Amino acid sequence: MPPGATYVQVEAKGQAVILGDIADGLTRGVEATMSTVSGAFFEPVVRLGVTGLARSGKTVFITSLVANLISRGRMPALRAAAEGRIHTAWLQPQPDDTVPRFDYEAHLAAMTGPDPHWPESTNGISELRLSFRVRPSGLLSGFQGPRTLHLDIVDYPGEWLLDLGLLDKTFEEWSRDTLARNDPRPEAAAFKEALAAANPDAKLDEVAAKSLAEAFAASLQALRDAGYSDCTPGRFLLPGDLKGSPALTFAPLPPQDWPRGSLGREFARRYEAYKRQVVKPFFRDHFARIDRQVVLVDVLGAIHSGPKAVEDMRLALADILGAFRPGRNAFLSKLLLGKRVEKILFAATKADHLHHAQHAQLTAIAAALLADAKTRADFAGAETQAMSIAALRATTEDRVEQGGRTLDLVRGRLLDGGKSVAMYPGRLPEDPGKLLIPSRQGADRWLEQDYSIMTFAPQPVTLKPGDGPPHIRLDRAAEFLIGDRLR
Ligand SMILES: Nc1nc2c(ncn2[C@@H]2O[C@H](COP(=O)(O)OP(=O)(O)OP(=O)(O)O)[C@@H](O)[C@H]2O)c(=O)[nH]1
Ligand SMILES: [Mg+2]
Repeated sequence: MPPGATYVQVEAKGQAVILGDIADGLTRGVEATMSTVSGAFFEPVVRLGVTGLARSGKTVFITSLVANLISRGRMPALRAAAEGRIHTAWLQPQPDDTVPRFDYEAHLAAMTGPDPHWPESTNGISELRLSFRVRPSGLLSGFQGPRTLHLDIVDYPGEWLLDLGLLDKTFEEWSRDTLARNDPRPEAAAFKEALAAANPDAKLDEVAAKSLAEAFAASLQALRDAGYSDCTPGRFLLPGDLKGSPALTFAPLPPQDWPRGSLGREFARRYEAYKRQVVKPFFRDHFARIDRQVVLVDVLGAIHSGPKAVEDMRLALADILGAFRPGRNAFLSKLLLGKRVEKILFAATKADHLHHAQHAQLTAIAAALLADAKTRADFAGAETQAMSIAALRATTEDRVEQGGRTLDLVRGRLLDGGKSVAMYPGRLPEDPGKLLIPSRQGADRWLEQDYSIMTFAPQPVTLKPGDGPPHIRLDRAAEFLIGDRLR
């Protein structure tokens, strides 16, 4: 297939006809039909959405997944790879001209180069296409030649999914919820003061509007830094090219009837504009086309931050996962036209902070969070699974005897200073309820013990030809997400 050609290729009597940019202007419905009809005639495309809250590990996950799908030496649990049926996997120009390309090469060079370091934080949507030449399995394998599968990977911030909740809420409802939730939190104190000093009834003054909006955005940032997940509107944290625009210049206000031309009336209008011009286009252009989804969760990081952060994460995840329930709101139902995400993987990331003896406990906690979100968000048919993974393993395991006890720990190089240290993060309980119940009850700290976490730098690696970067269970994650499409 020539570089630059889009993904519709029709084979007619052995001749390949490339229908250039046929995808232009197609509606979701037509595309959905194409991907099901595709089988014999079209090259099938799977769109994998990768999401998670900030710093959950998305960039590292995509980079390592792609590297390990291209060089499959460390992917034994990916059946098509183990059976030797993947002839090649290569990167292609991505199909969407207006979406930035995921900077795979730069991220991989950062993680596996001579001075390994973590990639920079990202704050928008990006995309990458990986294509496979695969020999089919089963009875027909002897008759059919290799076929092509395209995997489009879409990286986007989980905060944008939280915004789905705004579509159901009026400005008054959102204001009331936000102000009530943040009232007791010290991180929002400065905004509370600014709000008390503001006069929403007064005629709109852009300077006053801007300073109130900035105080609110600063409080969201502080809440986020304190480990809270439920911080809407998502673009206030990740504004991208919308920074400073009126659609991002508002703040929650105590509900009342504001006079025409007042700050209050204008904020309510801008909130509606944000929903219409920012939230809806995201769901229409990106979200509605996703077939498979991985939700990355830094469970260990939240446990380390304490019960309140765990509870907040639980609520945010239920909200995020709620976006995958088509009946969730009228706009989304219309957009998805009955199409649903087929598989959702819920992955606890950075599992290399724990000795593998504790991975089962970590998975159980992730599964409990998922189960909870599931009862709230009934995914209507999506297959779901929880897993503990490390996209890039930065530690090695060790075992030491201390005071007659055996401790299973990990060793790594500290990000800060590069010193080599051993870490024992604490023993995770067998029963996830031991963490989730106190979180729900609003406990201030864990009773039985503290959980510590260190930030390690990536280990210098020398990759053998055919091997991708070291990981934990990335092959299982890939098998769950796309294994069936490689058969
Ligand atoms: N030890 C370890 N740390 C990881 C792993 N994946 C991510 N991290 C850590 O988590 C940080 C965030 O990872 P990213 O992949 O940049 O996370 P992100 O979700 O893309 O973050 P944003 O772009 O800021 O939203 C990294 O800088 C690492 O410190 C992993 O597999 N192992
Ligand atoms: Mg990132």
